[in-house]
Amino acid sequence: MRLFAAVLPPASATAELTEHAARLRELPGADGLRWTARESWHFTLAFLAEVAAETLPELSERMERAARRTPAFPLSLHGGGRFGERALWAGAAGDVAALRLLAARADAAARKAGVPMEEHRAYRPHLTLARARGGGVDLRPYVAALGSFSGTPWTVAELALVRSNLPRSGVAGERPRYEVVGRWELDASRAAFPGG
Ligand code: 2AM
Repeated sequence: MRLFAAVLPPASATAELTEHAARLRELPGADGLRWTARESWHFTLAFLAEVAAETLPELSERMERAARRTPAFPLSLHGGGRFGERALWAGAAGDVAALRLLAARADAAARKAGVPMEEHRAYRPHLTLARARGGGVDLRPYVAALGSFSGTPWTVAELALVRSNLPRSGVAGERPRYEVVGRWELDASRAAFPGG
């Protein structure tokens, strides 16, 4: 199964972003982009690719440990960016250092469970909002429009392991279905809040 570890924003946060993103859909070229579904929005922590089902018990144990060692932390959806002409994303603000730490721990957990992980690239926290079908859409106005977006912070209290079921139908534009296969609580007793 195809797996990734992620932080899932709460409905209150995705509702705010949905409202703001409505403006983006009015920009030139918006119909030429494949927009991700709100229910699927997430920050990937680590991408595990194909994992054998028999690895799941040990992987779950390692992920649980990674979560337990990490204090809960505040995060918000904030601004945006792009990967060239390929993808448009919303960014994060708040304790991004804690998000990075959780990403590194999720990566290490997967490695220890025997998942062959790719070499580290610089971790760029991002929530993919749209992907270009074939390029040719200038994403800069979209990034500029996201620049004014600053969501209400929430407390990241969970690490999730998500299964991505790729579309099989071959229907152009069909999106993968995500299914949460595990959730583990971060350490709420040591929640790291600046000044509190
Ligand atoms: P993306 O949002 O930037 O496309 C499920 O596919 C999640 O895993 C997505 O968030 C996706 O990132 C990420 N993902 C897919 N393939 C990946 C890869 N090879 N390396 C890192 N992340 C990947």
